[in-house]
Amino acid sequence: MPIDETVVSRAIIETYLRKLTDCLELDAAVVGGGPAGLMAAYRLAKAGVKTALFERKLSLGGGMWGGGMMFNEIVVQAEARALLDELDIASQEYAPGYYTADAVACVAALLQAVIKAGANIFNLVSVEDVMVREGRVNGLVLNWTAVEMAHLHVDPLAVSCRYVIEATGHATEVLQVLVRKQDVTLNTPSGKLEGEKSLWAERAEKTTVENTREIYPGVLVAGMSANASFGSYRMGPIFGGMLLSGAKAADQVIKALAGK
Ligand code: 48F
Repeated sequence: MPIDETVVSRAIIETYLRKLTDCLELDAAVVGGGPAGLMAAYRLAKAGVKTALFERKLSLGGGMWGGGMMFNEIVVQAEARALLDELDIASQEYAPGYYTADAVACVAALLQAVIKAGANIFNLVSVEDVMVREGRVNGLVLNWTAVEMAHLHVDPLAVSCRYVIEATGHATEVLQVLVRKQDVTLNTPSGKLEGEKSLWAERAEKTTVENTREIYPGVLVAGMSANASFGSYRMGPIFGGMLLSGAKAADQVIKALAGK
């Protein structure tokens, strides 16, 4: 078969633009493709919620690839084992209640689950701002990561959404910009971002799930962002809390969209 390069180009451009155009109005926008964001996107899409995930980097998976200090195995505690099974991720009991899983296999399985569930993934796209109307976040402001990296003076595009899941990890980037530009009061003890504390895995794993909630109208925090927003601890390379938090954020959005 002869191959026409312009057909290849047109196929990519038109298909991508259709995908992007279809995501200009979303029910749920997930920011950050680490374990918490991926888990949330998977559960949302599986429930039929129109969902897109925006990830700054070329590859998704956030801090999961490297396990602990580049030893690419992760640990998941008993409470989250069922989620590994749901995602068809092989795990082994290392000690009572502690399971290990291959970090690369975990990212691959999460990605496969998100895609099969029907969420759209936009990598190489950075969320640089939000839209706020009448005290509620109702959209995201997007730009190519390459524009951000090159500090080019290029205006962004915007998408609207009914809910944002802030899953940008330690950086809490969506909330940082919301607080900096809008001077809003968050649903935290001080009304501001509390910042994160040093490592305490047991506490952090519990609180990352407890702190998963709507922090400002239209924005839910998930994963490490939840602890960094509410002044709790970091947890290191134990990932059960990330998965449970992503699932909880999705459940809350699903309920809210259903008016429950
Ligand atoms: O950091 P990350 O993996 O967050 P997470 O899902 O999981 C945390 C763990 O990896 C680990 C830990 C737990 O054991 O403490 O750190 O909470 O993934 C966050 C993703 O968000 C992307 C970033 O590139 C990363 O892949 N991200 C951050 N800011 C933006 C963004 C932004 N403004 N726009 C788009 N993506």
